[in-house]
Amino acid sequence: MIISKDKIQDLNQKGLAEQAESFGFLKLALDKKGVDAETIVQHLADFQVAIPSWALGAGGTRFGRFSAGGEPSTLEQKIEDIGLIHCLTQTAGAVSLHIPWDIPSDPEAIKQLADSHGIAFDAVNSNTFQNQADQTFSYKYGSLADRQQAVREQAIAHNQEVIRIGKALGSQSLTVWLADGASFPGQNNFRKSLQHTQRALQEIYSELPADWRMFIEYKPYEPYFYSTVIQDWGTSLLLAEGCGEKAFCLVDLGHHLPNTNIEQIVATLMMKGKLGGFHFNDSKYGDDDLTVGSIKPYQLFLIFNELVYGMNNNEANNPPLAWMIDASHNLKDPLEDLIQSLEAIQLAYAQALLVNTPALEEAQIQNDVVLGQELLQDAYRTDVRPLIREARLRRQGALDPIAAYRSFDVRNELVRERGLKTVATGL
Ligand code: LRH
Ligand code: MN
Ligand code: MN
Repeated sequence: MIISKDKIQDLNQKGLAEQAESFGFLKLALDKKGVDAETIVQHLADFQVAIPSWALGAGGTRFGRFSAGGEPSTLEQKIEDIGLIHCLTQTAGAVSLHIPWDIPSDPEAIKQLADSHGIAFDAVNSNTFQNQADQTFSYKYGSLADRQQAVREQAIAHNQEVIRIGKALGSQSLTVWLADGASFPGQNNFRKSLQHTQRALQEIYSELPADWRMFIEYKPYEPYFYSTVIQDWGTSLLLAEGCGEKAFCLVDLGHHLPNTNIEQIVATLMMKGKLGGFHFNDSKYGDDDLTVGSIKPYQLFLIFNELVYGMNNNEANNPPLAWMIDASHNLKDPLEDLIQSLEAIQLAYAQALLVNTPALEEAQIQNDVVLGQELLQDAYRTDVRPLIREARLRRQGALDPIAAYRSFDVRNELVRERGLKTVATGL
């Protein structure tokens, strides 16, 4: 299924007058505060977030999985689905592949297909948390951290293979997330596990092309529940520094223990020039992978406030970040879910761009705690939706992507094309 730009423009017609009015009103209000709405709209229009190839089917829990119907069963169909989201939102201009869930049989053809939808290949993700049919050694007790050299070598070779696949597609980064850990005290030797991991990452790093980056993702628990080798940002930073200047930390919002101050972690990593990538999702309890901004939108805003501060100040030459949504669950239509996530990211970004940073810094110098809070909340409580709609309009996207998705009857069309009982590869 393809949605033409003309169809989107036709649908937008009836909302244009109202959008012009609300955008004009907000622009005036921002002008009075010395904020240029046009600059913000441009930032929003340029902001692109990668969609992971595993988020396009209905996710499951270990208790069950309920198909959405019409799910993509091939990489080609996944790219087409991202193309649908991108033409509506104009924010999903990249895909992040998980290998081996999505190995391209013909990289050149896939590249061309993605290109035709305006989609680039972002970070490639390796997977040493599951056994693959043809592998010699099991990852049951570990991969890069395993006590057996042969297992580690197999996991290193897999990561190097993922780099080769990514190169053929034009990717420029590798994300490594390890499940390695233990569920019982005494199961592993902490020191040896970490040393094995560092050496293995160094070997993978040595195969990294000059213009590539490696992202090391941390997570405190799950699938193991006593210890995880790369459990937190400190361990990730330690390992990244042990590899070299092309290695960075990756923050997944769901990978923190409850009440962790993630915005402070972001600030620290950017200050060190070591924040490489971001996985967006939301959670109430753990790695819930819920729709971005659905549970703690204020936290998301505070995180973006630190990201914007870092980007504006080009702290320690922190490179441009790799943005990705890492959300999947079993209730919503996955495409509608992704559209909602993209919207929430844009909202938080726009709000953060409104923060009066010089005034905030002055309030901090004066120890004016009340004013500091007022300044942040003034930005957070601004209805920035007219800015986001304007950014979409200027790129010929839909004024209201969810309404457009429903009006084009996308899911039923996909069910007609692909069938009702479909399974997408992934979680
Ligand atoms: C681990 C994780 C990691 C994986 C993805 C499927 O919880 O966040 O990024 O690659 O989920
Ligand atoms: Mn993740
Ligand atoms: Mn996760």
